Amino acid sequence: MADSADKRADNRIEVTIGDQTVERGPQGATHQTAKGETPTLTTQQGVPVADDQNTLKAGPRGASLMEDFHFREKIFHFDHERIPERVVHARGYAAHGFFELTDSLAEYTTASVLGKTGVQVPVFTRFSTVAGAKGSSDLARDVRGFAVKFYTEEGNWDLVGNNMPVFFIQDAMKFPDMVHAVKEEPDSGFPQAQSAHDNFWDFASLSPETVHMLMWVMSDRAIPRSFRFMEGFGVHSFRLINAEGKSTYVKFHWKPKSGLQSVVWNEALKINGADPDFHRRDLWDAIQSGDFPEWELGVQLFDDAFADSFDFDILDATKLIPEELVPVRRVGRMVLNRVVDNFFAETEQVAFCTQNVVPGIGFTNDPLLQGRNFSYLDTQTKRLGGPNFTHIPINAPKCPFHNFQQDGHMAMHNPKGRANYEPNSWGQGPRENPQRGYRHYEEALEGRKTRERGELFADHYSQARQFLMSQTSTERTHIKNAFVFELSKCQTPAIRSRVVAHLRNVDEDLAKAVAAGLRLEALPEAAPPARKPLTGLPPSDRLSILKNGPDSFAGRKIGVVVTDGTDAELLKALLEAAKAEGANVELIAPEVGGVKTTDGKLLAAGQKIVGAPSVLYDAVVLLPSADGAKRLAGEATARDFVADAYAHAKFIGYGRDAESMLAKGGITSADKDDGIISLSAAGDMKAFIQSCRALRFWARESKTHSV
Ligand code: HDE
Repeated sequence: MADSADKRADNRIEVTIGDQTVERGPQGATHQTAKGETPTLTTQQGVPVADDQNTLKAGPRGASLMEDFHFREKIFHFDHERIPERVVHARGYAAHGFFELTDSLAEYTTASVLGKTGVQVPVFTRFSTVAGAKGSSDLARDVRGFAVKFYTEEGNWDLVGNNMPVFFIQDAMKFPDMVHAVKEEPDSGFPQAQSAHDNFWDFASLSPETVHMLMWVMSDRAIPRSFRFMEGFGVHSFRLINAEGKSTYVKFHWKPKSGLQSVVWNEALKINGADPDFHRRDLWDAIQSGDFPEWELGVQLFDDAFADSFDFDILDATKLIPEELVPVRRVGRMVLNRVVDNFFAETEQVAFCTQNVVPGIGFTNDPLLQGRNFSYLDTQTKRLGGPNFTHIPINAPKCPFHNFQQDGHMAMHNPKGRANYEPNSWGQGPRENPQRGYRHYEEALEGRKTRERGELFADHYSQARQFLMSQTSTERTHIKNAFVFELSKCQTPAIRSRVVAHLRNVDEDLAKAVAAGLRLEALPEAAPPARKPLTGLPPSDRLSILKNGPDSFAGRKIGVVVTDGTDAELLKALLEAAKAEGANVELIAPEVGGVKTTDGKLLAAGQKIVGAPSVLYDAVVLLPSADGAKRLAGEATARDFVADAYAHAKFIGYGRDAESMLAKGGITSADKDDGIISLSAAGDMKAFIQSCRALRFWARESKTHSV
């Protein structure tokens, strides 16, 4: 077997096996010969296989024979297909792309990835939920992981962040407890991918440091509409270190170009049933259609003087620095433009480690970050089976790398030649380089060995209140409803009360509303705060989703119900208006084969109505013919389609013959509001799409949720 030269830019090479040349991607054979012929099936040893349908037997009805090495190898390999899933963030989805710096930070850091503008650095970015198993649903109420591996010319830098800027706990010591509490309960083995159970709220209510993060996970940040419409945060304070060895603190942010957007909770519950892969499908579809998601990298830079004067400890991961205090400087962009060739080889095997930093980027003493620096390397070794997981293509640096690490399971890069140590007399192998090499920030250290936390860590409520006060009233209602929903799933009344006791330190109105929603007989005493909360922290608009939405409907999706006899002209106008905005349209029909519109053409549908509830769309349009509407009147899923779109405050466009569909969905003429828009002429379509830019008609929501 001889490997020929790399023939394609995307790392595909042609490999000659015997008389066949097979294309090979970075992760393995693509099972196509270069000439397009079907290659011969072989064993792992390359032995051609004559029969892949029948085991070797003693006669057609006889016993199976041990001699069947092809069968044994095939089943043996199958038996070993699974590796342990990640202990947290098991369910994830990733894509390739690039990062390009637009504004150099060379005065603050020697890192070339943050110093050289205009260079496209390859990245691999994995989004994830935290608590659920690998096979759980995408719309769990949960934090989302936002992990980026930068393959820089100075080595790999992993920025392993979340879509929320703070965390549940302050010290890595508590991580196993926190994760045990949120995961399924150990005796029953459920609930899956949910924090709505006693163990989680028991732990949370006994750990006041969680309160700020609880506000975030009860907010709509925990049910994003798409990975594409989420922010990302490095969470901890990191360091940038310049050529003089001077350190500047930095917090990292990712800002989505398409604005923020979430779904509502009832919608999330239904999406999980209708399409558990909603987020991964969304990312895949966007990239495959050429609508590449993009984020700006932002940095908050600050010095010791700011850190010393700030109301909170910058080493405390349960606190953020409001953007009004330290503005986010946008310094580059990340574009995800290529899906994986193979989910397992790339998305599953990618191993992020917070300890992966490059010269010019360093750590602070945040006790959570310090703990993470141990945990990630350790967990990858177990998950991927040994210390050579860095040899897997998705984890290997794309810059040259040389060291004398050797052997172990699956070693691929053992050094050639005699020398496997340094210094050596053989003139072989790499040597250290004090000029280019990584230097840790020379922070002066002193102090007693102690198990304590910084004094300011003890303020658990002030920023929780600041977050709440920064929300629109719609968002505040969602937070209140989320607390009520989750605590209603707790079976132990004392736990419900204990949470409300904390909320009294955040906001009395919220505490009262949650207590009423749970029907607590009495408002519990406020929990005694470990440190007196600060009053009067100003609201920060950047903390709200609705104040940071998109200014266009681009990248969003409209579900259009069509039937035989749908007005071809109206539909064409709608498709054109959506296209001009950069929005996507999916046709939903009684049969997926499609419908004949008034111009006699057969239009294929994307979905059959029974499989396409309105929760899968950002806005909906009803364009049936009169006969079609009559037919759909007998279809329960068509009724739910309308009723849900209404309840979820979506914009609903309807054609001349759709009145009966609206009525079936429970929308009377008295219910018609400005979010329900008549589309009787082709000229109405542009204005409809413009209305959709608001994403939801929130004013309706209060009418549809009385309990
Ligand atoms: Fe993680 N975390 N984490 N975490 N985390 C893991 O590493 C851990 C924390 C985050 O897409 C694990 O490879 C500890 C904060 C993401 O593959 C593990 C602590 C933040 C991912 C681990 C934290 C994160 C992980 C499990 C507290 C946001 C998925 C599998 C000290 C800043 C990466 C793995 C991917 C994964 C440990 C807290 C983000 C066990 C000990 C804070 C995005 O090593």
